[in-house]
Amino acid sequence: MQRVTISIDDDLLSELDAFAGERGYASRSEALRDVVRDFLASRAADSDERCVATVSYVYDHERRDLSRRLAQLHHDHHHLSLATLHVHLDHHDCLEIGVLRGKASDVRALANAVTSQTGVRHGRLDVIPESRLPHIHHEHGGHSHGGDGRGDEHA
Ligand code: NI
Repeated sequence: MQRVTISIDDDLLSELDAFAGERGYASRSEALRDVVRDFLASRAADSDERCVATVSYVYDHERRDLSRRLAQLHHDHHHLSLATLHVHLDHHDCLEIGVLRGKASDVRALANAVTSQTGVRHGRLDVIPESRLPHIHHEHGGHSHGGDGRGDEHA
């Protein structure tokens, strides 16, 4: 890890400190690292890079045909859609969290198709580029996870 010195406006710094306090960061450095990481990850989300992602949204399951259309979108992209968590929030609203994996631009297109359906609210996509997951190796010629000599990290 390297140490860098940056100049920052008083106002911006107090906003950063407030953010770090709210989120419970132990230090400014840690807060800033996460902010930069998030920003860089969001940039990678528009690329051809492979990623894992979650798309979350709320919808009214009584709205005509909507549940079926959402399920259809996930089925049509089963190579991207790994799993969906469904929570019945109350008599009307459902919260769904889809776990997606694939090329970032494809993942974003599917997430947009889901969250832009009429009746879907609070749509949000979070993308983690695989390049930021150092133990993922891309050539899965079998079941060997982690080819760096450290063995299986999932134990
Ligand atoms: Ni439900």
